[in-house]
Amino acid sequence: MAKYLDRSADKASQQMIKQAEKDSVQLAWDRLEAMQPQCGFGELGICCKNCKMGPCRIDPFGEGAQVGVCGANVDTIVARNLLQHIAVGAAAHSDHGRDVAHTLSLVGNGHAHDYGISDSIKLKEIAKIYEIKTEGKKDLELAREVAEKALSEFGQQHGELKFASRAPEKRAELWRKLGIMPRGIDREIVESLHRVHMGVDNDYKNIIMHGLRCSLGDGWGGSMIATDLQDIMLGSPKPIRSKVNLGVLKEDHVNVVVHGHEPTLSEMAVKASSDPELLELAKKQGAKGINLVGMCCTANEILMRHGVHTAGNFLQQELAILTGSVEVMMVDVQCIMPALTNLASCFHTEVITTSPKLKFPGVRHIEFKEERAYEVAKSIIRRAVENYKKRDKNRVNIPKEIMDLVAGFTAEQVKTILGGRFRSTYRPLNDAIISGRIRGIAGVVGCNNPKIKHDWAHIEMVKELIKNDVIVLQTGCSAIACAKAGLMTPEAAMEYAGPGLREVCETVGLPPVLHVGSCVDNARILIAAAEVVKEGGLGEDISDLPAAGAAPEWMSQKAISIGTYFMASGVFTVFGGDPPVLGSKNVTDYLCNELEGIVGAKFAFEEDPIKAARMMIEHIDKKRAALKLTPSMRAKV
Ligand code: BF8
Repeated sequence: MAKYLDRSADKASQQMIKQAEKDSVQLAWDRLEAMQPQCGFGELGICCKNCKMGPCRIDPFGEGAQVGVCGANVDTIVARNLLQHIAVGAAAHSDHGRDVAHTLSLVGNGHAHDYGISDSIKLKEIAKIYEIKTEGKKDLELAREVAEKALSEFGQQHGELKFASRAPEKRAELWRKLGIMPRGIDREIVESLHRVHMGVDNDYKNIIMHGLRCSLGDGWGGSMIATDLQDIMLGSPKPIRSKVNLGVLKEDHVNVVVHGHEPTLSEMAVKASSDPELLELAKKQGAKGINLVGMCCTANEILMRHGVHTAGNFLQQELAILTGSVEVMMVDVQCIMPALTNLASCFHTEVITTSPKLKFPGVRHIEFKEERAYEVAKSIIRRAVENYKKRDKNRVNIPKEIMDLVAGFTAEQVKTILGGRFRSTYRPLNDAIISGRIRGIAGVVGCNNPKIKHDWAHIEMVKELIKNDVIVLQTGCSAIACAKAGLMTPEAAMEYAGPGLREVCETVGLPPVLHVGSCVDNARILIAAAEVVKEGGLGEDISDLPAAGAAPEWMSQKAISIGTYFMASGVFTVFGGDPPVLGSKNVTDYLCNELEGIVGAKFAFEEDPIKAARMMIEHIDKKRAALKLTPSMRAKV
């Protein structure tokens, strides 16, 4: 099969990969090929470079060294490496949450005038969770207090994270009993790094249990703060129509791609792209207008709130530049390939960094400041407009592929969509699950990875799930993959969903696959699961629910943190590629078997997305049977 067909399931991406081959441009897939063979020790997680007595590596065949210089065995080394991954992922999400809380604090104190309070109902709800009195207080005063409380959760040393109280009581009690209730967001991350230091924790079970605690500080802490405080400031999403794939780039417009994660600046860029002064300038440059589109999780943020078109997911960041039509790619943090600037230098595209945490040597840096957010955004869009005249029209090659989708689903929206405006409740969802029309719920999330055919595993897995009446909630690049495949329209239910799910979707005009946002918005899935438990009839804990999670094309440390907090919250979770733990039989067995008896959920590793989907469905059926529910409308997978 031609390489380009093998590398991506998405036609637009195939076209651009073919173009790159023709132009001898190197992409992530080529760099992966050049990297072969990849380090087998690294793949198994059995190398340690934590101290200068190493690097050490364990012989997987049992013939050479079986312990490092310090005496750490394979279980210790594998568990420590896993904990380090979890800590890095949790740190990335949580630092995002911290920045959002900081922005809300500036808003409350009157220092960030470009933002305001967009959802004061949610502000009050969150204030209540933080036990802040709301009566008689103005929004800004409340915002100030909520922000301060949120910020204090990062450095908190004792007690419990407040948002963990949103979990079912039985789950919170289990965390307490196991000693894994997160105390403070930063505390658990720092303690992770302490434990992996030379000569600290070497009991693999103890190391992993702290990994669970650290990840819970992400899911029920940093990520949840990011999601909820963004909703308060920037608005809570509502179902909204939009379009996705590289075809959203326009030949006759100034194209700006915003890429990264934190929506504070991109929110302003969206606004600046319709600034009359800049539109006028664009016309003077010969463009019909300014076309701002998103990439990766920033795309998901502005899609959810404004319906801004999405150009693509992780493996499409290079492909967008290859279209020759992008004037500026504005980036903030996370998932920005260092390869971008080399590629951009072959075109007129200017990559602009905006966060003090992410710079490229020699690349233009326009630093984001919350206090003058709109001004910064406007200056970046202005550069894009001025760059339009440098575009070489002969090199423009924009794929035609474009797909409709509906996004903007949240844990709160489920209530009104299914329950109606005047009876906002999870009852209809629970009833649909109890009756078997909806067999169960799956969260399918995570990245792209050139080791797996781009988008393919997401699409195959999700199609298999909805065919079997499992409703799917999606975030991140996984959501973008399935949106491109046309699974996020109400019409998709007729074509792809099983009879039960189709009936539910048709009744309320719902897609069978719901886009719930960016990676930090996985917190919305936790809240939805907690709401289903609270509504009643489906057990007392998240681990009782007919539900499962998956990350079929994962690659980042954040995905490991997400998978871990799903599991620690009681959700059976399947990873598409093997996390680097297989070098230790004990660690693998602990994660994939023993933990089920401890936290009511476990990991599984399965590359084949159909087999993985069937594992999830079997798990869902097992939970249905335990709840003594009628079999679903489809009895067998
Ligand atoms: O933030 S952008 S590649 S890490 S899924 Fe994965 Fe995509 Fe990155 Fe999650 Ni979102």
